[in-house]
Amino acid sequence: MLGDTSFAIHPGKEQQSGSKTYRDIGKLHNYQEKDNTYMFSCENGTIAIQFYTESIVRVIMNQKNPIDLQGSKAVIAKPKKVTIEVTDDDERILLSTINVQLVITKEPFRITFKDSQGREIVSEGKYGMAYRENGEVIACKQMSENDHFYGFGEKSGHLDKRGEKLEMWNTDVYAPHNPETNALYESIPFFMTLREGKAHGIFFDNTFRTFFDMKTSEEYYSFSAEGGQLDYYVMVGPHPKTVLEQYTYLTGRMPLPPKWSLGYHQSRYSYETETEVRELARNFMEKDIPIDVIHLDIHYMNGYRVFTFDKERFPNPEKLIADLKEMGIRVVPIVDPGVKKDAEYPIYQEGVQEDHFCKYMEGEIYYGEVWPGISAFPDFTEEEVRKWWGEKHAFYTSMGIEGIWNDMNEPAVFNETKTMDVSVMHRNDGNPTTHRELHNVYGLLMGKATYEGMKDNLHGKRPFLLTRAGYAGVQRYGSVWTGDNRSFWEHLQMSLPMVMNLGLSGVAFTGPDVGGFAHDTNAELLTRWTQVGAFTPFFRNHSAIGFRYQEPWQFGEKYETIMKKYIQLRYIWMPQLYSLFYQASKQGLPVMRPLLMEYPNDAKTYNLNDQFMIGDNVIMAPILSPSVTNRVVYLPKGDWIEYSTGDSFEGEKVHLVHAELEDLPIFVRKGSAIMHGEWNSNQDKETKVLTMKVYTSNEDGNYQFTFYDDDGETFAYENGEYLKLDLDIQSVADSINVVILDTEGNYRPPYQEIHIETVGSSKRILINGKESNIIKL
Ligand code: MIG
Repeated sequence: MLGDTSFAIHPGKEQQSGSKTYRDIGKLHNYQEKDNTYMFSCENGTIAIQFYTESIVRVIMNQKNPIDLQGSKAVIAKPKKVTIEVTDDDERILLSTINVQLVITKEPFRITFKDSQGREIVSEGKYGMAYRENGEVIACKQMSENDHFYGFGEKSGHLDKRGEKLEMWNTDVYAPHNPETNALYESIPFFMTLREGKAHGIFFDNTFRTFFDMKTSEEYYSFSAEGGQLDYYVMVGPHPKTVLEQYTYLTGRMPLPPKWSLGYHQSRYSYETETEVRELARNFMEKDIPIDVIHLDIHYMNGYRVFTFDKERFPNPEKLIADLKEMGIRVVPIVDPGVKKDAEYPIYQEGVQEDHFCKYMEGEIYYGEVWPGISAFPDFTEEEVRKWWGEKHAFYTSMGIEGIWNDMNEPAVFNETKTMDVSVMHRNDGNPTTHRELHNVYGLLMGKATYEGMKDNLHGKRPFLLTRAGYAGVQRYGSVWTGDNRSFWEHLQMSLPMVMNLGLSGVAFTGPDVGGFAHDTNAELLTRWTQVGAFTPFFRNHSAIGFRYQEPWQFGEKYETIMKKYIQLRYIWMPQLYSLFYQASKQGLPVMRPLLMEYPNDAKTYNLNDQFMIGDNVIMAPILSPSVTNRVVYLPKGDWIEYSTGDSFEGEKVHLVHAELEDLPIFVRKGSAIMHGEWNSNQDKETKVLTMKVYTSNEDGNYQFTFYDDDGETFAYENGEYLKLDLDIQSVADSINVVILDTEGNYRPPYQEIHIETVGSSKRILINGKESNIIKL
């Protein structure tokens, strides 16, 4: 009997590595229920099943200790009161809500989740939940022939992770990212399975080093951790969008970012002096290239001491920041966690005197080498430390800074292991825990400290945070860029599935370094990358020290003109993008998404890596290779219009599309609409004329969407200062009827009306049934 003995989890592996044996949880002895939580005492440990909602169920296995229901800091939801029906017979126990049924066999203990249609979604067979004597825990779930896997946070490689093994351990990887570099800066142990057009999700809330094996067997996949409890949530879906809503219900959603952070960011490691920064800004002004943010990398600091400016390089930061603000540009400085060990440096003094740094259990401060030299690291697992760090940001906000860039927060340390000693004992709000267990949340908690501190210091203005490291839930605090890529075409290609999978992991506000960070970029690569960047949620051009400068004008006028056009296009699309950011903040849905999210029944979309969608009706098909001016585009169901040519394309077909260097193929679904603003100038980025472009269709049908706007920089929207229109575009015969289903909010935008324009065959335009093409607000 399996349950009685240890078993080899992977027969194949066993041959290779000898005795990788696990002990199965074994058979059920008895169980009890309290507050929607069922505790099953089994032969080799305890299993808890806890209902969060009718569609979200948590399972915990603990082999030794009593079950700990607390969970990591990733989950912010509390279990709701859920009606559960229980059936118990000799062999099985059934636990059912209206949306899910758990079939639990007793000997051995195995769980099968079925959705409301009776389809098996997560099920166990020969193997179930198990552990090893060294503390490793594992869950094996049956895999079906048609399973496809997405999410897993920030991962290189392709979109569909079937056939891959993935590892979560926040790591600073400067070496070129390749398709198998899978421990990167972020750990988001969440994935979505698409099976026969229906989706469900699993969030493995374990902050140790974790592994996902969707490769070794064709019969089952597994997820495992080096230690801790086997603690995971099953989200029943059934649509990819519902899975994401469920996952972000648990781990939270992005607060609306300031609108300026959706603009174009220019960065370099580093713009080293005030003079250089001023000249950079002037160039953008003179060339009329839109820009919202200039990042200051580590050279702005005095000896890399955080919360300082080097007064020789930057003699008057306040003035610089104020002058740039006049031009419509914000400054975002980098802040690393390492605090220089320097007895005369106030931050270090305070950190030591007030006991804010990470320590060993024995009481010694942990020191590691980073940019400033030997440094100590704030213990962000402790509330008091987070508060201290957050308050320190008054240094920046008092100078007019509204955004912070957190780097090196894996934390990265210059040593063999690349990080902090895993035996460091974090204070963890009264529950001391080793770095081995909390490593993956260090960056998340630094983000929390920074975001909350900035928010307090900004008195009603929205802060912007960019972070490199994170864990599930990072979307609550910051946007994420994908770290140190290179100026390779392959990295441009890889950035698409990477950003899409981040979006499918609850993190909507992401993007790669446009142009590539390390290595010398070139004119064509930068141009093509800028076209893509104009539509990635986070849009920043960033390059590394020692490599070619890559501002949009560095390669001559021909390229500059094209890049300028696309950066301006970003601003023209801003009302559309902002509405999608609003949707992300409300429902957790990504701004940039893979086609499978909208077409889960279309197998051609399941591993479509070189196209992406903006919202639910626009498909981007960028050119991602050198010297190429033709590409294949797959268009799913529907009819489509190419954005710049106005040409019509049939759906459910593959097309060969031509795109010169200045062209980015964009397809808008017929019958749908997009909102367009305008580009004025850097000093005046306000949209005063808003246009709704309706792509006419010859088919009858309707398309619903929500347009959202507000002041873009304060939290006044929380008190009703916003404009929200629920619109229904109805295509009937020779007319388009724009029906305003609902208007909400008190915000008075700078535009007073929305102009409706049709693209495609000409049609009469009606608003709420009456002939007109202007919506008065
Ligand atoms: O070890 O601050 O990913 O964006 O420019 C390099 C210098 C440290 C790594 C970041 C990169 C940044 C760089 N940092």
